[in-house]
Amino acid sequence: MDPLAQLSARLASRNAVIGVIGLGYVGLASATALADAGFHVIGVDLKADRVAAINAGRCPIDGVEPDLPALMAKVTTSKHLVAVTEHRLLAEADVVLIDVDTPVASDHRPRFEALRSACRVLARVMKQGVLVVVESTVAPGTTERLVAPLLEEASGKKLNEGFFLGHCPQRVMPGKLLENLRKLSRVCGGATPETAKVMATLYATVVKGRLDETDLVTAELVKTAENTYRDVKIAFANELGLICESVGADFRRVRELVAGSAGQDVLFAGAGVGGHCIPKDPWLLVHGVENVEPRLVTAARAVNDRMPLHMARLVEDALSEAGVAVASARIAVLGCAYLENTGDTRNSPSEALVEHLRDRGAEVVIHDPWVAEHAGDFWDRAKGAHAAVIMVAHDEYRDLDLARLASILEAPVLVDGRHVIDTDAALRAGFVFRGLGRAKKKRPSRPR
Ligand code: SAJ
Repeated sequence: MDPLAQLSARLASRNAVIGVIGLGYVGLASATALADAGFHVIGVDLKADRVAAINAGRCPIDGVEPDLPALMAKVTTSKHLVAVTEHRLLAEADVVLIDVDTPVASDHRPRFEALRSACRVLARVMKQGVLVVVESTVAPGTTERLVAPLLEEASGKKLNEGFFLGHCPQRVMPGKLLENLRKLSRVCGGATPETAKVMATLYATVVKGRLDETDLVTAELVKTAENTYRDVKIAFANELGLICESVGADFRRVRELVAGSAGQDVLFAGAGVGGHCIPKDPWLLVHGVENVEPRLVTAARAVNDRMPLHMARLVEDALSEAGVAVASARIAVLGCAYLENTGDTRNSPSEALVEHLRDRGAEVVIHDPWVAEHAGDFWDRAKGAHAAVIMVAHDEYRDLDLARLASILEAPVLVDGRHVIDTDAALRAGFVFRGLGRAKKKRPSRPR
């Protein structure tokens, strides 16, 4: 029986051994779900403390992840999932998923060191006929031009003979790791159509969504394109928001009527674009693309990266109206996570704002109920500041007692980057107010 048919049979009977390299957000969710599906899963991670926590049934992922901790504890207790630091146990694996970090550096070039290292150590131990699937997000062409040769050179095995290769990008989101992994469709890109088919057999054991079979580069393009498309859509919303501000219109009202009259769904203008994927994936999409100059993609990135600086301009303008110089201001930045109601601060737009305000000489305090080091009593944190700036639409900021906030702020200045505060309510409470995407309105003159 040919090796892929053998593998397919072992997957169907759950007798295949699955290896997962990298037990971060994605790898741990994949390893746990596959162990729960009945496979013996060997998870490998460099971090000994992370491995020890997992084997002790303690989920190392911070933030609220429904069901993951309990399920992980269950599959580690039953030894369906075993975490280790050394790669040699992967010699038993029939399938190995690679879930290592593929960051983009400040020069926008991908950093594939972790991917290269994972390939080298795996190649030295992987058995004949193993199926290797890269789940990490990579630039189009990476699996074929970087991963395959690395595995061949370091193992002495030939692609599609000694081992099989695929790319299956993931669509997990913090707070919904298991749910998204199980619910959302996946693209199974195989080096051969037969490989893609076996990948579909593997993922069908955990994924209830659609499984589309295709080739390697198409799978790489789908993931990077879908997130780039989102980045470009957000950039359009941001640019429309800036235009609305400039001509004195309300972005939300314009957006609502565009949807109503034209059925076009514009995304939301905001204080910036953060997270582990959207700021990175456009650079992966365009990496190494020849004789095409991706102007739209790079321009959209520039628009989104400039939004925190626009927030700084709104703050300075409002402080100036309140007669306070930014260099002598104390500013409370509300929210440093990248997304509402999460504690994930990766690539948070607030970082750029805080750095800029501090460069301008302001004293900045940060509050975020979802981030341990910035949690604590909101009123204590905001007390004595001249201005408060809302950078994240955490639920906690949606029903702020504006009168109380105005009474404890020195100026008082309020700048809203996520449309959580009503303009007129802010003005009635006595704030000098600015809202991203909204016309500047003067405070009603105080009754004499
Ligand atoms: N943002 C806006 N305006 C919007 C939407 C988002 O300013 O209208 C900002 C958010 O505040 C945040 C950033 O953009 O800072 C990213 O937000 P997000 O809602 O895209 O959240 P992510 O990055 O966690 O999720 C994206 C999603 N991708 C798509 O929707 C195509 C998610 O489905 C993916 O699973 C995830 O990336 C990923 O892991 O690739």
